[in-house]
Amino acid sequence: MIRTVILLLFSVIITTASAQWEPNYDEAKVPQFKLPNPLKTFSGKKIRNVKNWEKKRRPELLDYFAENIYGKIPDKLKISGYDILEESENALGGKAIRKQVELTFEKNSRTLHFTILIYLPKSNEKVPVFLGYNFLGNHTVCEDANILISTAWVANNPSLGIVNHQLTEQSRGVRTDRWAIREMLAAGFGFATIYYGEIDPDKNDMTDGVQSLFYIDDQLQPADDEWGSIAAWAWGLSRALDYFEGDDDVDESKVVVFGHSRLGKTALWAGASDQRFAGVISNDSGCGGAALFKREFGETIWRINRSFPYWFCDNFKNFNHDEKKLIVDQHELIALIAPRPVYVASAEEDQWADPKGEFLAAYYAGPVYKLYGIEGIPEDVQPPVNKPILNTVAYHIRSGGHDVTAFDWKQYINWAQIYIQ
Ligand code: GTR
Repeated sequence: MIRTVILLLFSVIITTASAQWEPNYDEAKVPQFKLPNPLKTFSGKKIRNVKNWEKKRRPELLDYFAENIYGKIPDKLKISGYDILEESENALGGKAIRKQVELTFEKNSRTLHFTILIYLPKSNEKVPVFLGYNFLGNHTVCEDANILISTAWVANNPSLGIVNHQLTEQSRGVRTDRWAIREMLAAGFGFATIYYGEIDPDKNDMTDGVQSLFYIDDQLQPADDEWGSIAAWAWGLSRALDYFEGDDDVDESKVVVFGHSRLGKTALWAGASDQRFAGVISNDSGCGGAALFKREFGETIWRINRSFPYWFCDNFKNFNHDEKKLIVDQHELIALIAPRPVYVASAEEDQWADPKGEFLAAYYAGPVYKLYGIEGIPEDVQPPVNKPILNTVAYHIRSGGHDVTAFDWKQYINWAQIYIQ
């Protein structure tokens, strides 16, 4: 009898506990929350003009995001040198110029290299460019046989011929459908991409990426308020932009940073922390990207920190199961991009990324855009599926799942032709 009661009690406790840790997909169970006002300082002062936004509020918000979420970069690190590894005036059937440029960084007797693959339309002028990281190596974005294969670490994936953590010829072109390169070129845009694992391999080891160049003595990981992988990846995008400043073929004032999923989180942080980026595209970026944390819908802070403890700074773990304690939310991350164009995109079946939370963050960034006299998202109701809102703050939810599709790129290119070109 006693045994049965104890067993029963146990199973009740376990079921309640696991229900608590189950991701929530029910709109009725979204907790009540109040979003922080982007136009009110942490000490409660109202921000009424651009000057005070830029001088007071923007810097304190940026610092808060850096110290508590993505992590600060310990110091500046400039490009030590670059090598044009390969170049062609006749790429993609004669339609494009191709360059493969390796950047090198040196500090504390350590070295980091990463390679930017660039396609540019033939033009007498500098061209605007979409810059985005790829997940599986530059040679996967296109069938082009001349793309060099990265030797950096990659997660094994035998179906793509990835064994011993090395990329091979077998995966050439396997992600062609995620990059509308020919459409970008036809619209007058260049395209640049980097394998993100060359900046910091996507695994829980803080000794193998760019962070380690800053380590002193036997340091093995950054300080609690210093950069996780997302901030490291964002750093790499900014260094690509440094390179573009010296490349006569690229218009460095028109670089749009793009990213999908974890790399969408990265694109948003890159755009927020480096105002030289002309525009930002977040594709299905979800938790830690465009989605509002305080909705606790789909992936949450605790869950993302548990699965990817190295993506954010260690301080971010202070908010596990405690999103109320956060005095910011992701609408303010988007507001940090103002007045520059930003596009947030969701997918209907990607509930893990909380499409509604992504939409609302874009909507609630609106007041900061309005300060600049720019219209954001006009109303707080998500548009129908496959009906984009192409304002300076743009949004769409398309049918289908977590991916980058031709539909997505069609909208991004149209939008960039209006707001960037
Ligand atoms: C998931 C993660 C998401 C998203 C995604 C991705 O496992 O929970 O936050 O970033 O990975 O990058 O594909």
